[in-house]
Amino acid sequence: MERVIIHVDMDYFYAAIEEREDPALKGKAVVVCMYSNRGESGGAVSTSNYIARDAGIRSAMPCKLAISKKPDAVFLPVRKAFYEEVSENVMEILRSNADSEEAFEKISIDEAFLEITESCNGDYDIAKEIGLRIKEEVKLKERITCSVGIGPNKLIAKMASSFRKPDGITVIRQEETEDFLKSMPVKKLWGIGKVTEDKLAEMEITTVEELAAFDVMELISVFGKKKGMWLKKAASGQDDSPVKERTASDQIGRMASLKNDSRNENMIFSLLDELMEDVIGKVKKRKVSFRSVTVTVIFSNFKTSTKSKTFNHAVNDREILDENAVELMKQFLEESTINFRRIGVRVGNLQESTGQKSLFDF
Ligand code: TTP
Ligand code: CA
Repeated sequence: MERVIIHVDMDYFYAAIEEREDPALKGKAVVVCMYSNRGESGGAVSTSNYIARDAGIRSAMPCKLAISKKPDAVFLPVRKAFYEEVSENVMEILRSNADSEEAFEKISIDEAFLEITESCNGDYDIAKEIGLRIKEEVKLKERITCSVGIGPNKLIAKMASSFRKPDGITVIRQEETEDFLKSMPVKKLWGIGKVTEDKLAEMEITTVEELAAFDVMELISVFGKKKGMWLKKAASGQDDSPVKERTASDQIGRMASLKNDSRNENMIFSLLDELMEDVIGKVKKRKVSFRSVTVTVIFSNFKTSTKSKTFNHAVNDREILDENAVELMKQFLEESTINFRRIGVRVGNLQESTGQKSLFDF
């Protein structure tokens, strides 16, 4: 069966999170800056929302220049740890929509590939429905938008997701790849950097169509065998690299929704128990132990909050997970009055478990 791959890319990620957190930012230009130790005027733009982009503000631009382009924009400092938490929640949603846990590949803080060949049975109409469902789920649970690309391989899916942005979805079937690619400039081909682009320009190759038609032996003579062959294949829309987690994830977690928004302790603790059972099963299967436990609650107003506990020693006992996760959950119940919508538990700081003592042995 032909593969079906989805690529998801969050829209103006850091700035979108800041907009979500502060409704007063709505309608304003928002610029998230990585300030250097030289103070507020030093540093570079991490990202900005689309209103700021309309004023010519771009990632990596000096903040000073950004200020001069749009003095009335709101400039905010990067809150990386917080964005990483949101990223984890988003990735959890994406992973749960892949064919299996392994058919998922996070490629950056706000981008991932998912294989859905089995889920859609190779049918692109169903694939599109899955893509729309993912967008809805992310919007509902995290209140940010993303752009989705669907294609027969990672290369096409990745390029499709940036075709309509923000909040877009683009589906490219196998038979449409040639048309999709041909008028694109070579620099749009995922994997081609400035140096390659310049070399190709010297060879009078500027569009993907020209590259696809070029003699492969000549490409090899300029770029070497591996890259020459890759260029030829990529320009023809071919890519057989698998969707696969690159580095073993440092966390194992599960999240699920309550049957309805509630603060009912029986309901919450019984779901937590199910999630922990799942997590510990994966811990044993991967033969790892963990040094931290994190509990996440998404409230009925969609606000997300996490609490963590870190130990001195790595453990892999269900009892220790249980004790800590329950305690963290009790703290949530004590501190809040809002109903819970969704809860999650995860273990982190994983290490290999071989010859490992239990905490009870210390
Ligand atoms: P991108 O996905 O490249 O950009 P984006 O999500 O802000 O916008 P788009 O809608 O075009 O996808 O990067 C993801 C995040 O990574 C971004 O929100 C901030 C961070 N980042 C930097 O800190 N510095 C950079 O130079 C870039 C490109 C991104
Ligand atoms: Ca993005």
